[in-house]
Amino acid sequence: MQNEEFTVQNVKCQGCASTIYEGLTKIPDIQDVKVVIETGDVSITGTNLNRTQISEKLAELGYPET
Ligand SMILES: [Cu+2]
Repeated sequence: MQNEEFTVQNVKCQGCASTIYEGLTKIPDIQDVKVVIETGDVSITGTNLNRTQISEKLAELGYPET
C-alpha cells in the first residue's frame, strides 16, 4: 500500500470533498481518499499510484494542485 499527498485549490465545502472522493475512487488502483477542507490537502491510499494521472484528474474535477 502506498500513500500520496496533494494540496489542491478551490476546496470550499463538504460537496467539494465528495466530488474529489467520488472522482478519484473511480481510478481502480485508488482505495481511499481523505480531503481536509480547510487546507485543501488530499491524501490518497492505493497501489501503483501515478502522481501525474491523479494530478490531471484533480484538475479535470476543478481542483488543480496549488
Ligand atoms: Cu464545495
